[in-house]
Amino acid sequence: MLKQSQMLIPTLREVPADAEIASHKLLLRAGMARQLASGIYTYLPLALRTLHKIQAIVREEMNRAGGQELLMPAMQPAELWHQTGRWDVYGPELVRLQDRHDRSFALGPTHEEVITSLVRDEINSYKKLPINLYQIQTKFRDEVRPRFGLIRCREFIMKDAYSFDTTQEGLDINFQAMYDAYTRIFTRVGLNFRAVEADAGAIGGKGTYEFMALCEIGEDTIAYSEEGDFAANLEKAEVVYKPSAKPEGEVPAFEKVHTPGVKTIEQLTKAMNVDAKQIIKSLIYRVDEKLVMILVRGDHELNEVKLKNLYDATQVGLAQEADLRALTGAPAGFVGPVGLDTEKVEIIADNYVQDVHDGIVGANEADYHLAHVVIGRDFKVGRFADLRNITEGDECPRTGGAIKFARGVEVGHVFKLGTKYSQAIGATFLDENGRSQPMIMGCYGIGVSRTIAAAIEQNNDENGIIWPVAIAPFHVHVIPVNVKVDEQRLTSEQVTEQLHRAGVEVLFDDRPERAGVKFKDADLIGLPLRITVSDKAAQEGTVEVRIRKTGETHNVNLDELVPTVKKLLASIDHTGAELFGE
Ligand code: 9G3
Repeated sequence: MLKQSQMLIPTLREVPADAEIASHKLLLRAGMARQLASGIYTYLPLALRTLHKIQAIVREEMNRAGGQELLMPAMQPAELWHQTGRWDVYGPELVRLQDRHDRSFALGPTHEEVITSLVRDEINSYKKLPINLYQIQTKFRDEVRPRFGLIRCREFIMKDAYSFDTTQEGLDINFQAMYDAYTRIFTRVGLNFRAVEADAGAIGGKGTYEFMALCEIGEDTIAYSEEGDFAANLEKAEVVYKPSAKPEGEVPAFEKVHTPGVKTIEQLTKAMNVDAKQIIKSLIYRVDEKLVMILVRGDHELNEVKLKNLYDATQVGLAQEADLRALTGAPAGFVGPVGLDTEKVEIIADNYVQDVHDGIVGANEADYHLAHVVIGRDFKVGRFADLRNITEGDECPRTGGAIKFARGVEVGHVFKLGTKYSQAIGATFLDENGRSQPMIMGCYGIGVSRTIAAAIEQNNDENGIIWPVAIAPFHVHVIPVNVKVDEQRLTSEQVTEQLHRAGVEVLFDDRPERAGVKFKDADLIGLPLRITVSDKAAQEGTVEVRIRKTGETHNVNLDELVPTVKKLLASIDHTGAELFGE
């Protein structure tokens, strides 16, 4: 069994400046990873032990859910990507190469094309379906801006699974089985995660969830409610609308107000001394080829994904300044719905605009706004829809509780694909009537290497990593205060051997370093327990056992060490309880 003096664990006191986030800094400082090139990392022995533990949990749960593991090539013939039309859809992110015969290949960023062509060639009867095939494999995506260490790499390790069914119901069953397996996996790994309803995006198919590890550096914002398990990607979160009572009293006819240079909502609330709720923002968008004016209340933000989905458009974007002038005669900040030719531009509004009764809009004239406008009287709205971003405090669409925001990193993603790939690649099956049908697919990914980083992001303090027991590189660090003292070294070796025989993984720090240096490294590497062997072992037959997570220390009799260590490991977190609980 290896001792620390023989292992490659190059800990650092300082890290390169470009390491911005905790997990990136700690992976480098704890001697777990080294960058070979931008977004490309070597997993050193400690990181590989954690990686293997995560993969073991993934395999157990995937196999339990009926998945069959296989391993596909990374080199994928371009022809397959031409069949699905994706060769031209993806830009420089798709790593391409020519082989010695000048044939084009992609280094696989994902494997829909490959797995579907395999199943096309090997399965064609409904009797052989459903099937769920998965792999754990290196993926290549030439990210424009790799960052955050193992969070966003150009070469990373993914578990990707693909299910093939004969019916939509069958897919629903496989999808649920994968959803449940992911919940077990991320629980067993010790991640604090939420499954959020996400927008299907370009991959197609309806029904998709992202498994998000909650952490501040996450790029995605999650809207979740404290009660129940509702959680949605900000892009997808629906906003419930309940009409509020119309206030009494007539609204006077609208009037022009001189608002020189007042362009933003902020400035307008000050200039007119009104609340943003009184203002109706008029945004002009190009939706595919058509111009649309979208009205949202001044204190809300337009959700472009909802706009795109409303029109089932392929792309949406703010109209150019020239479009605004041509349409309204006014520059940005002063456009509004009153007097617009609805032949030229459709006017739609977010549901909450209906609550604006005595509103303010742009006057379609530079440096002027209109006050006291009333929807219906002064301008018509083609249709109302849920078009705004959910905000903290909104009512949860499921539980009615208050919505809260959290940031997260996507560590898993489950998709219902439908027949998009089976149709394109020709993976069909003969049904019981002998008719040829395209298989119905789902695909399911876990960012295995990213999960290492997410776990560190969620479990660290100023001294280093605090590993969940289940994925710690080792369970216990054994450190003699002074390895030159024979009794201390002998006792350390005996303790290491004893624990090892009992199934507890030990890293024995036999380096001839000062105790302080070894303790600092132990805190950095972050194993769940640290056993310090001092002269007290010879004098009193005790050693000190310290819990990394809480700093709690126990003086333990050597003859009770094994059961005590197991009890303590079981007490640290639920992953330890699962492994070492009685
Ligand atoms: C590409 C490139 C990048 C990509 C893709 C294709 C993301 C791509 C989506 C998926 C969907 C699922 C199976 C496992 C779970 C995720 N980035 N996606 O298809 F060519 Cl360069 O990968 N695939």
